[in-house]
Amino acid sequence: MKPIITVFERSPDRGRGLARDMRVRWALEEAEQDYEVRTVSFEAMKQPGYLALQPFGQIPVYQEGDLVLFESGAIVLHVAERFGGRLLPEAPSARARQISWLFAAIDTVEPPVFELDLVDILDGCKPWLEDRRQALEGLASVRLDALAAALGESDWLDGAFGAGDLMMVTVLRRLSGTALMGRYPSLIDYIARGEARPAFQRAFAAQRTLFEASQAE
Ligand code: GTB
Repeated sequence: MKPIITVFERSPDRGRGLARDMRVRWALEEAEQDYEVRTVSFEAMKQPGYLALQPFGQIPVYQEGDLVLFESGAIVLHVAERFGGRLLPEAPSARARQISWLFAAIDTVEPPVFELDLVDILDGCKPWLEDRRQALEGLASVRLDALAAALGESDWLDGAFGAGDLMMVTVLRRLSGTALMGRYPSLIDYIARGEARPAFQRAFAAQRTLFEASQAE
């Protein structure tokens, strides 16, 4: 059964592959699993029909037969378990560690990165913007310091590339090109290794093509 993912009709990331369908696309590509894409408008995302699939009215949604999933982390984990491939090792301990990194990406690293990326948009007019940005940079750098230390000289977080790396790279990409990320050359190289993977390239091209088509309409 070919999975179907639902993504933005017109992604606000302007084809940069920063919306959360990118991690699902990448996981499916790593698993060499063909998939279909449905698009949803901002208006339709808040209608009852869509809310029955995704209670928070967000993308991505993943459908595989009767199975409907939301939350990109849960979807990536499902894809890794369902379709195997390179995303999760067979050995139970290595598999559990890879899943730890997947959760670390979403639950420990992503929150400060996400807040920092949004602070100028959400709080751009506030008199305390600069203080808030500095506080968030401090929080994010605590996480990035620890991550860079854990990665060390290795290519990937725990042996071979896996679902944890996939998720971590998608999180870190939000800071690509920032002064903060410039302080972490090993993490810049880590992101580049992820982006160089053929599966990433295919996923990126697919979302980019969709975004460009949406602009042509
Ligand atoms: N925890 C959920 C998950 O991981 O699946 C969060 C899903 C989520 O945040 N979805 C966002 C969404 O649907 C899109 S990805 N937002 C619409 C809404 O909430 O009404 C987050 C995102 C949005 C925009 C950019 N961007 O423009 O760069 C990047 C990432």
